[in-house]
Amino acid sequence: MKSYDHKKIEKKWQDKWEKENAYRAVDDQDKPKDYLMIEFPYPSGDGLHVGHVRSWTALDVVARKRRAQGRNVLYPIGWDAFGLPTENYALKTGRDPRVVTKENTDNFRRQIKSMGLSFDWSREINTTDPSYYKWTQWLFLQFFKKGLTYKAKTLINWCPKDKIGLANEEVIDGCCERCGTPVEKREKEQWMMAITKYAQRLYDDLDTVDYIERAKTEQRNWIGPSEGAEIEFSVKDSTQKIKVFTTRPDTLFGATYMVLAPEHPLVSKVFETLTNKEEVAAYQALSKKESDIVRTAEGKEKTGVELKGIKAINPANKEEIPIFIADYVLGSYGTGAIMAVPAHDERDGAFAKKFGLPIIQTVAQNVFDFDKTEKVLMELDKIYDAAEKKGIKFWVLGGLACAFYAKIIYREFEDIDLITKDDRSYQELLTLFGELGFLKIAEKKISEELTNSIFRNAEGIEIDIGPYVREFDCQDSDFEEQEKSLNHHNALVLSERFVKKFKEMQLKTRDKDKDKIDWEYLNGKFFVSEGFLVNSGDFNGLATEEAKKTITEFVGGKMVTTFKLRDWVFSRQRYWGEPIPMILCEKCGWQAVPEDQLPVTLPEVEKYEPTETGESPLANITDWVNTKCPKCGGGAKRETDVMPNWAGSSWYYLRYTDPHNNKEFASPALMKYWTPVDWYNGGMEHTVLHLLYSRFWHKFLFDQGLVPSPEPYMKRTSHGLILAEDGSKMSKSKGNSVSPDALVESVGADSLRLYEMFIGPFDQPVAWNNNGVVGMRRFLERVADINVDGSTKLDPVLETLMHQTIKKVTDDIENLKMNTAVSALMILLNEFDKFNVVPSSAYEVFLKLLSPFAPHLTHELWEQSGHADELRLEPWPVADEAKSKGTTAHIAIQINGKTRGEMDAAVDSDKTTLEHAAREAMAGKLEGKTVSRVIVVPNRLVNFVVPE
Ligand code: ANZ
Ligand code: ZN
Repeated sequence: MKSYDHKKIEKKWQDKWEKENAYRAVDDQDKPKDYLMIEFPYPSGDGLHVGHVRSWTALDVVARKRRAQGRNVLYPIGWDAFGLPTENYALKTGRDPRVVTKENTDNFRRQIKSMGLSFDWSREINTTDPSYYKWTQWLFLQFFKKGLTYKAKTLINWCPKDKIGLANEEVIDGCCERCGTPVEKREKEQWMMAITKYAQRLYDDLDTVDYIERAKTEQRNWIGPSEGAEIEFSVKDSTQKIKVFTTRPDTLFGATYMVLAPEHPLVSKVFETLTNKEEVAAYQALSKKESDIVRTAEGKEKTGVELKGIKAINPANKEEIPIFIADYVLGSYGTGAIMAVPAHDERDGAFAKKFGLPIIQTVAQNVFDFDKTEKVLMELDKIYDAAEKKGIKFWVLGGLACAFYAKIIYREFEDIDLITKDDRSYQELLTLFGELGFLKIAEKKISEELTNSIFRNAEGIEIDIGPYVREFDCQDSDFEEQEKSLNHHNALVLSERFVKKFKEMQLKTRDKDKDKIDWEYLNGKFFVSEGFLVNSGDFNGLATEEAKKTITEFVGGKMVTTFKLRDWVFSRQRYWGEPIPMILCEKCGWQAVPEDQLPVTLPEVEKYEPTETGESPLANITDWVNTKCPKCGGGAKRETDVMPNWAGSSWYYLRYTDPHNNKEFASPALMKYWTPVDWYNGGMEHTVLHLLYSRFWHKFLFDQGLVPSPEPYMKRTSHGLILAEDGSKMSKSKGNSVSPDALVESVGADSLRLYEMFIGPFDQPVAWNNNGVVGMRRFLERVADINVDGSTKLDPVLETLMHQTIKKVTDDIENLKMNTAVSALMILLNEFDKFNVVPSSAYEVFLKLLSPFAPHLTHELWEQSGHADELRLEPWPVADEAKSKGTTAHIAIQINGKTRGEMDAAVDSDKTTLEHAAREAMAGKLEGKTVSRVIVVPNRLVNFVVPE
């Protein structure tokens, strides 16, 4: 067959498969099943994108192969058809979104069919179809009945351009995800979904599923668990309590003030007792305008207002402490209130400095003897005073703190000029210590100029004056010894010049993270890591970890895990979504629409525009809005908000198992057979939204006994993007997108499919290249031109390669290494070229292996070679391990690791045989040399080691 007629062939097979219902999944509950799924598309007006083709072809290849392996495969498709683009288009053109959606899905369907994708079209679903969204509404009501959806006044992210409330995840860098307009805050009553109730399980159960690691990490970060404690502070002379969430209850003794989020409910409760009401109210109004991102931005100037007239009591030491409101505390995280510990938290530290609040250190990096420390500190006070009077400037590190500073010091100061014996301040210090009753007990000469002097007083306080430099000549081995010796001293005195140098130095330590703390401390920053307690009453000396529990218990708090995950804002003030099936009765409150009245269908409207007040367009249709209360029968109003476009996709994989059921969302038996989805492929952009939402729905349904398993998807993979030829993102507006239609027309679907599989590693982004498609077309033409004879006898080399190819293609498909599978097929085809005629046994295997990638041509060739049954009904080839090894192995012969020759040997020859043969082959080169060692790797190489 010369340049084959792809149009004719592809149409022929597509029609045939459609007529035969070739890819219909049978609800056969005895056969082992594979549920393979791709993310159902949003049918945009742009039609199919080559990115869709990449993802769907890959799973199509898996589906076709698994069917050939005897599995009952479900590979369904449908339309996630609610959403803003259609609504905005309808709004612009005045056309009915239903009509627009129908046109778009018709176009997508035609395109998909032209690709030869083996979807089961009998299960096609559409989220905008009332017979589908009836069940989306029904499922919503199950959440409502269990109290997992509730109406709450929240500050929502509001896009002033799209006039729509946005979920947190739809806000990118403070701007609307769709249009880029800066997002504002607006107070709005919204339906919320209590996804946070499932946070822990959504987090933990990631361990039970096989997701691409990046997806797991993204979900974990998004859920963001944080272990800490909830502790109550009482408000002085009041019954009010303030609950805080803290990850560092061990620092409670250092909590010198409290901060509430400006929107914290306590503010209004105590408002009347405040003496600075205006100031407080003004600050509240101001902070309302800012987004959480702005409020918590790093390095943002700290602002806040004290609630004057009230005080809180620190439950650990019963101290009265002031209460502030400040925007760096968020209302939506933890309890919306914090205990501020300025010595150990950077934000609190910055705030305390600005407002002149006390800073008390309660954690130190090392344990030390507290009795002694106290004495040392008193001694140091005296030394400071005396030195100040004399005008001597120096730096003292007290307690065992000196040990860890010394560590940096000795690491970093090997070669800088430090205080010397002849320095005036050094001499003055020695004199001063004498005057203060210290006895010099040792002097260590470090070099001609540098000396350490160690003093001890009657109390046994030891103080060491000196540079600490050359003494530690930085041998890693005695590092610990040195550190220990420093631990014996109670204080360390450094000259001011030394400290100045120290600070000037570029810090380039070996143990960067650890030493960073010390460096920051010397620069007047805060110690934020873990250590041992100081200034904490009876808890002094406890290690942080232990102190967290003990102190929490001591003040009657409890250890909790808080999550960054927020409840899901579930309403949209738009038209093109599922109506939320709720009715508000003034007497009875929110009522669910009775099940027999579902679906609540979307009424036709004249205008799709949201109202100026931000209400949904549905709010204007009074005869739809006005209804009867299902409970008391009195007049009531329908909810006019619709669901977000994540609703329909939260459960669609369940509907595929039983798409025409009008009694249930899906039959339990069918769900039991088909779910969970065995393999789900989709974009990384859906990891924390769609994937997490649907896991939440599924877990809830599992708890209600409505689905058979706790997780919806057992395996998740993700495809890389296809970029334009210049590496930028493909988009219709930029005019750099590639139309699958044109390629199907010019080179055929098989070439396009093959190209998209060959284009690069599946999970990596790749740039499109039109020449590549043409190359694939040429490859297929060569396939069509193979001359075959009826023989089954194979040349041994070809036989080996054939079995290797079976193994490689089979494994690669399962690992989505489609590019290397295709190249293995190319190698086999090249081998065919060495023969005038190819034995049919090899040819048929080749067609079977190629068929998932290029189904049309391979089916045609199969038929032409005289088979009555279709290729798709043939079993998948199985590699013969023994034969794939072949009979001969190519062995490299090396001398000192350099390849000097080659030989063939029987596969699996033993080491002695190989060495023997190699010696013979290398006889000339080894002559006169002594071989000191021979390394033999069976089937690979022999290496002679010859001393030079
Ligand atoms: C006292 C403390 C002392 C804290 C200390 C930290 C260090 P992650 O790890 O992100 O969960 N915090 C609690 N609720 C907050 C809110 N609504 N807005 C802003 N900050 C809040 O952070 C938990 C820590 O963030 C909590 O622990 C609290 O400060 C602060 F040395 O409490 B911490
Ligand atoms: Zn009522």
